[in-house]
Amino acid sequence: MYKRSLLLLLLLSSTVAYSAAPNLIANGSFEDDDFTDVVLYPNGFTGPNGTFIGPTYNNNTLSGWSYTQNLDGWVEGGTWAAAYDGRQYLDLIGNTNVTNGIAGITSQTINTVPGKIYSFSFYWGEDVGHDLNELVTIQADILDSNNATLFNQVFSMNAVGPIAGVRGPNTWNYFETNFVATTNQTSIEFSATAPGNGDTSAGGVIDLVVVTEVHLQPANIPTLSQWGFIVLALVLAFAGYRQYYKSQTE
Ligand SMILES: [Ca+2]
Ligand SMILES: [Ca+2]
Ligand SMILES: [Ca+2]
Ligand SMILES: [Ca+2]
Repeated sequence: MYKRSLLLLLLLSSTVAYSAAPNLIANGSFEDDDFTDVVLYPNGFTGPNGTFIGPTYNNNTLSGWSYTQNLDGWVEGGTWAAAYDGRQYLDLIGNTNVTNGIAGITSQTINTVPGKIYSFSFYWGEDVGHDLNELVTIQADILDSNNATLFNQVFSMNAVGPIAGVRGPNTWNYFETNFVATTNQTSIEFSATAPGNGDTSAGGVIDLVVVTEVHLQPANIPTLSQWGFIVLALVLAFAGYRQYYKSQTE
């Protein structure tokens, strides 16, 4: 009988499976809408490499996301560099020249649990409008529902410019951080600054935005396999006690 318990415990402690946490960001890779679809994206100069989205030209929507100014939905191929994931990505600025110099904010609000830890990651790079050494500047902000900043960082790099005629994010940069939610909703915001010097249209591109809940295994709490051995020790101790008790009462 104790052999069977031992087997069961060993089996339990070795079959703990961790499934990948789901992405809490909707349309995080910007693949949900076809940026080449002229019916879905009317009045946006829509073509094989994407579309202009925003108030100067249209009220076209971006599944899952909100925006305040023009932005570009780009599609890889031809002289447009490949997406990091799938085939589409965003340039965070349409063209500030047509919005009185104002750059927009692209954001998404997700449900969170106060006190829980979340992982936030995304890929970013230069836009198709960036030429050699033009500055790429992107900002990411995480805000709680009281507008308190949980995270904010500016990312910048000098653009590499076109490679063999292919423009945009020939190289993608990856960033990842953790944050602790403080309210039931949390907003993820992206913005960019155009390089200036006549270039008002190159914001900076993003792809594969991911937020997942982090399940930590605190160091001071025994792991399941450790619990297995603790239970096993108790079972053996009890068995030993029963043996002893039996020998004393016979
Ligand atoms: Ca994508
Ligand atoms: Ca692709
Ligand atoms: Ca642009
Ligand atoms: Ca440029």
